Amino acid sequence: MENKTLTIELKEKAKSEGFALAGIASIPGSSRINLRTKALERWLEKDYHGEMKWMEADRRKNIESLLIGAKSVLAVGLNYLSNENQRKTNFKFGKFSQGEDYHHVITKKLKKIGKWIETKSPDCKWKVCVDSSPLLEKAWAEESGIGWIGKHSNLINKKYGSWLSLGFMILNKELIPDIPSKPLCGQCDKCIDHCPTNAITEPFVINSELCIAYHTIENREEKIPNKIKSNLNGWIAGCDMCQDVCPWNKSVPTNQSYEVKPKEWMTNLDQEALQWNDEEWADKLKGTTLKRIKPWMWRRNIQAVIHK
Ligand code: B12
Repeated sequence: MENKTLTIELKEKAKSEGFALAGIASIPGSSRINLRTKALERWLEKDYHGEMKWMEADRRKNIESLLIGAKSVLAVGLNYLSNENQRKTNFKFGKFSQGEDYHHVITKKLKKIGKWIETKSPDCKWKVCVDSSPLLEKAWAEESGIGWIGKHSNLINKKYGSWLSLGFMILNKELIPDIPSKPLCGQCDKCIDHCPTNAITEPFVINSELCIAYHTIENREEKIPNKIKSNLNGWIAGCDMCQDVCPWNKSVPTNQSYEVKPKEWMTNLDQEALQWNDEEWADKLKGTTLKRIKPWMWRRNIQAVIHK
């Protein structure tokens, strides 16, 4: 099939699978990819990745290391803003985590699209990346034209705001690239001003050691540091404070799909959860991305919110 037709049909196929956004970038991309790669190097030099040593992998700087002959990348965005809001409870969860595990949801859809491409272009090789691959995802999403990197460092789209989980398919086929997105944060600094722990040290740069999301999800220490603990504001798994205040997140479309519907137990969580044993936690977390938070960490996080 001709590249132009395949490009158009591929993006249409992605939308029909339930992605809100789909865009294409050519590899190696524009000079902006070099800028973003340098930003990664500076971030690592400053130790802003804390204990996430896996962020140091050199391959993250080179998309071509992920697929032999990589020529194009399809970037997709899954709208995770559910129409069923989380009821107000004492304990808060990042909205990205409240439904089905987005890694599974996105991977399944992208693999289906990969099989479809093979019927149109049998020599096409492809690889799916969702979060855990060493790929500078937001930089490639920006390059594919599905949004820009906001000052809180998350990808923002004009229509959907930043409530998007990202997924990627790298292909060995030349496709017609979209125009990269332009940053539209302007003079607004709301995300920077509202972060209670000052984790956004300068626009676009997060010091993970100061970020509530890092401490509630990634930190494997026995205790949450005091300066974070006193500012948790109820967050026990991730944190949306910098995104909740973003003007681009006002009046954005919601997703009706069960895939992003908050799990019932999350909407009713109370202190009784401190009594749940490891099996009970495993049972609750099954199928969600929050399995990453071990039962002892949940107890630690809940205790930290209660005894701030
Ligand atoms: C490590 C990581 C984290 C760490 C570090 C966060 C961070 N900002 O790096 C922690 C654990 C703190 C974290 C938290 C969250 N994460 Co996270 N995380 C990642 C991961 C694995 C890598 C990100 C990365 O490369 N960091 C390295 C630094 C250097 O990159 P960066 O901060 O993005 O820096 C870029 C910008 O600053 C930009 N830049 C630098 N200078 C300039 C200047 C200008 C003018 C501009 C425009 C840009 C710009 O270039 C840099 C390089 O691309 C990605 C998945 C992936 N494979 O990419 C998910 C990912 C970024 N996370 C995601 C999510 C949802 C979150 C949370 C919202 C979850 C939550 N609710 O708690 C929070 C948000 C916190 C925040 N404000 O960043 C989503 C973001 C989706 C989106 N719309 O952008 C991703 C893409 C996962 C996914 N596949 O959906 N995360």
